[in-house]
Amino acid sequence: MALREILTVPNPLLKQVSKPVEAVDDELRALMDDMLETMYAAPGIGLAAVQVGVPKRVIVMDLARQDEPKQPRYYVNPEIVWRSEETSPYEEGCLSVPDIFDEVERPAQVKLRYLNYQGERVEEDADGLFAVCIQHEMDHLDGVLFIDHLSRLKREQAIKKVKKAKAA
Ligand code: K1U
Ligand code: ZN
Repeated sequence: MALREILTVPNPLLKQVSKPVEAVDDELRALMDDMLETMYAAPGIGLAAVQVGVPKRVIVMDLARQDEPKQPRYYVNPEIVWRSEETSPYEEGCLSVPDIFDEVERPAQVKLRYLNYQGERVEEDADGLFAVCIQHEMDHLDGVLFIDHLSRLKREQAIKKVKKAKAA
């Protein structure tokens, strides 16, 4: 396993639309293992492959608390097949927009379809932090960042802050 570099704004690669995965094979599992290790090291609770420069529709996640055993989750070619009308706000962060947090309103519950680490088809309901995180990560697959849900002023301020911190 290897740590990969996490791209940060305004890297244009983060705006690309990721391509569907054709086969869940050992090469893809090696990418997912690297992504998980990179996410744990950051630390974060989710990571999309495009954030490490690989534009494939792949997400890893672990929502376990620090005092709980690890619970790695893998989502290949995820699709949202249902969204609730009810929405809820959450103060989101992003490893590609470090040290910026702001509230985003998203559907409170979603139903997902995806392939797991073994390439099996799974359907799952998500709510709470799981629903927030999977929608945030699936936005990455379409080149959308959480700051794209904010006002233009807030988005530009966030990018400026990240660029300034990187240059320091
Ligand atoms: O960059 C990412 O997509 C990962 C991001 C996921 C996320 C967080 C909050 C709301 C929606 C999506 C992060 O993991 S940011 C870091 C973070 O939230 C965290 C880090 C350590 C412990 C707990 C949370
Ligand atoms: Zn993110």
